[in-house]
Amino acid sequence: MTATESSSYGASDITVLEGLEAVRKRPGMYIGSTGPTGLHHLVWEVVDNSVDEAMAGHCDRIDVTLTEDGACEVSDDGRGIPVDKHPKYEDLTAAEVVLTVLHAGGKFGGEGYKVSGGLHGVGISVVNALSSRVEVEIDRDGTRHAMSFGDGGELKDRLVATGDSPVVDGEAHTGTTVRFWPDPTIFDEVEFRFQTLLERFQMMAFLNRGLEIRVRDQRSSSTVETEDPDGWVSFKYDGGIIDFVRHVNASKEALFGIVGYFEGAETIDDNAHEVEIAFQWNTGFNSDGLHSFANGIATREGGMHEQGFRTALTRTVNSYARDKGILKDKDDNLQGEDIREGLTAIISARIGEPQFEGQTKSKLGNVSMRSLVERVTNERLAEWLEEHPGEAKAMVTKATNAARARMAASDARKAIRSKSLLDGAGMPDKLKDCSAKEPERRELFIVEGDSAGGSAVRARDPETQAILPIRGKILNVERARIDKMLKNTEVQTLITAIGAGFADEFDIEQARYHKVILLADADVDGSHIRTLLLTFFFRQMRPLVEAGFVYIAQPPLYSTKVSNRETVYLKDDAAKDAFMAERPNYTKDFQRLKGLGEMDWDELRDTTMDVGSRSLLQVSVEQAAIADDVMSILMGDDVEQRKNFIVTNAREVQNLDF
Ligand code: 0RA
Repeated sequence: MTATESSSYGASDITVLEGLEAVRKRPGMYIGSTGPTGLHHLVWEVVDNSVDEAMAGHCDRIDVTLTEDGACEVSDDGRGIPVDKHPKYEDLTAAEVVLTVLHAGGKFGGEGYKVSGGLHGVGISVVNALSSRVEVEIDRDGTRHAMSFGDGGELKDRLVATGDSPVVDGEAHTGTTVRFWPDPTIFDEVEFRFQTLLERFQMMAFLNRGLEIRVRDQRSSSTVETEDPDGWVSFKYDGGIIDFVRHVNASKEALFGIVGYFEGAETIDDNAHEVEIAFQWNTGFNSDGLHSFANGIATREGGMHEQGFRTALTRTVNSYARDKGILKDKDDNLQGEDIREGLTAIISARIGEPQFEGQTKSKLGNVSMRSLVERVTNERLAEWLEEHPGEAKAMVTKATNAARARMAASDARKAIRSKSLLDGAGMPDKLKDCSAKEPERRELFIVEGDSAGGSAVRARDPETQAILPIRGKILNVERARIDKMLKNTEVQTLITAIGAGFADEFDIEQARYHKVILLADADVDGSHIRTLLLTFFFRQMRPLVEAGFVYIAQPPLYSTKVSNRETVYLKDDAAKDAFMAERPNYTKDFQRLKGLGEMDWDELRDTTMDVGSRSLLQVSVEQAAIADDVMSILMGDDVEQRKNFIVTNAREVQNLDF
């Protein structure tokens, strides 16, 4: 029996408590903030310790419970925190030290862990310092032990044996359970967000092949629905990051069925280095599908592991394409972005002493990792390509198309630029521009169809209102490649008229109008063209939407002649009902207004364009994003996805009248 029941404190305990006091004085230094991010940091810190145990090969399951009374409980089936006397703090057990001494973690009593998870790795003592209560149970050596802490890490009940540990499958169970209640005097709020836990633990399960992480929410506020009778949501991936790639590509069309995978490891200057990479291309055009991790942390700012992979990927694919004669002597090399188009890849690096750099400390700085990843990728990717000629060919063909598209887009860009420089004012003939100079006063009406365009030209205020008629259905910009899109004359006209460029080069300062108003019929065709235009703005001129410069004109549905001189226009059925409710004895007729094309020009002016009487809907970024989703989902052939989308976004969809 190694646990002690002595309750006297020795000299070393004083330093212990001073350490935790420092954490309470400056929590931000240890967990980043005392907002929701910092609060959840406590959970990650505890779970990271269990994950370390799993990575060392001693633990296959971690259970996380948000309890009814506000605690977070993390339970693992690892070896259990050691319970014997600690060599340095002679009157404390090792377990007590782990919970009360900063940085005590797994780094004492032998080897410690080769690679440890977690960004800060500050240890559970920090969680203890920032909790109003902590309870720990340890099953080890056939015995269950328990201890508890209160008020920011004060040892309340010292570690004692409480009985036998349960027998599981004929063996004495081992493992650690840590239950903590975050201190409400430290944190802005102490309610954990279950969704945040789900996302993080799914990611951790992907990154730790075979490890099962279960989560449940026992709080009365819980809205979780699971099949499991005990409420568990479980994540376990026997394919690890291969499953991660499949998961990311599930909503996309894969270019081929298999997911590529390779790994490599090396110890450099006593510092363990490991890397695993899984990859698959899809038919899409995104080139930001590369996700990297270091020691289980998402490295959003990239770093050396990512750099090594990018360099080797570009090099290897080019040399393969030349070797197989797909690239001829006269052809330029494929660029990295061509090759990365449609690529989904996960890079998971693990390193004994990680250096995290960058604005958000999410960039891996170890240069030695770059050379490992570069070398492993050069060797293993080349082999993979040789062994998978069909897949390799599909990928290289896609990259060559991307290169062609890139060059065509650059030509088109130049053409648009030189046109706007040379052609007098450079404006398209179709644009009936306004005369005001200040962009804040200028409005651009994009009108569906030439005949509606004609009425709009008559109805406008020529000083402040410009009219651009566009014909029929412009191209679907979401699916089309940028080069095809730029060849579309309607799109070219639009870009030239707005005058601020597009995509990465869009410069809101150059915008020639501060109101761009979409004017299309309330029918199916009109709603289609509105969706297309919003998708276009969302994709190619997002700052215009962000600035609140994009609007939808809403012509009224009804009119009624109240007197010979006065016509009242009513936006929709609700407005008509309200009008009737105010005048129970009103007997005059209501006209349902015709489409824009058939409206008289003065009618169009009075209902839709005149600043005093019109109704405009300012388009939010969320709405434009939904238009973008609508477009890709409605163009796709997943019926179930289509239905779900319309149900979950019913309000927004209705507002925009898709
Ligand atoms: C220190 C040393 C060892 C394990 C642990 C700590 C440990 C900590 C936690 C925290 C949550 N679960 C944990 N499981 C283990 C090594 C133990 C040994 O050598 O037997």
